[in-house]
Amino acid sequence: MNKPPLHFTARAQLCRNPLAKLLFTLMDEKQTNLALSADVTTTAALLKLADQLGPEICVLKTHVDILDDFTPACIDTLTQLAQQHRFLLFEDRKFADIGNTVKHQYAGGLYHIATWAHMVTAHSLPGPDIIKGLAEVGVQYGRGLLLLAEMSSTQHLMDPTYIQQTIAFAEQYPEFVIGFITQHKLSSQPHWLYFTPGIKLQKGSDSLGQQYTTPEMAIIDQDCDIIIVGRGILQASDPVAAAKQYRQRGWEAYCQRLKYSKPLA
Ligand code: S5P
Repeated sequence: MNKPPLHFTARAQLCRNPLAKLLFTLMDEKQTNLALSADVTTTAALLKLADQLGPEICVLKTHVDILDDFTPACIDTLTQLAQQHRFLLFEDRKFADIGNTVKHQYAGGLYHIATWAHMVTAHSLPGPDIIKGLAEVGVQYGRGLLLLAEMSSTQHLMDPTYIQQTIAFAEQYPEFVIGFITQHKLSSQPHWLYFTPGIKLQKGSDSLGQQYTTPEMAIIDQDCDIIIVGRGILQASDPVAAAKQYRQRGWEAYCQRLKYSKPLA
């Protein structure tokens, strides 16, 4: 039996986490499901990308620990740009330790991630208390967590049992976990967000195990929601034009998915 796919605004109504609600609504309003992976090593380059590409994206993903010249002032400007251009900040920290340690990594250190990043990533490998530790910091700020369920890299160890266990951990913390990093939709529950990295305009790979699929394969064939694009945009001769192209491909794929329903798995 076919069930019509819900649009993002309808899914927003089903979210317990206010940030997930905001992101679903923002995507429909701004008509973009493109997340920029701003993997650059200077604050000047990061802020330039945020300003130039901000109008095209729903989310800007950072790895702040690769910035050579990080300062708290950079985060202040990034936050202003996020408000000006209406996108959310996603620090791709990939926490992977015991609950007590990740609490400190999230709240303190050089980066004070919880004070500015709307969402962060964590591995489920240490067990569910990694989520509990992060939630003790993040919930008070209205933040959200994405669990890495399945990576884009070749020979990763996330087999179907690992993925099922990751979903089960997420279900224990619906007020904090907003979704997954994954290569395919994981559940029939419509409140989860599915972010897919490893996206380029053509299928391919890099020399260090990254595997690329296309916006259409991620959004239509695999039923994911948000495409994460890094080098496909950053290494283009005109990153603004490239971002517009990825935005269009991602959004048209989403619109096409809404038109054609598929049988539930
Ligand atoms: O499975 C994953 C998960 C993530 S978050 N594969 C990934 O590539 N990522 C991140 O997405 C990675 O850390 C990088 O920041 C981005 C992909 O970059 P690209 O240049 O290959 O598009």
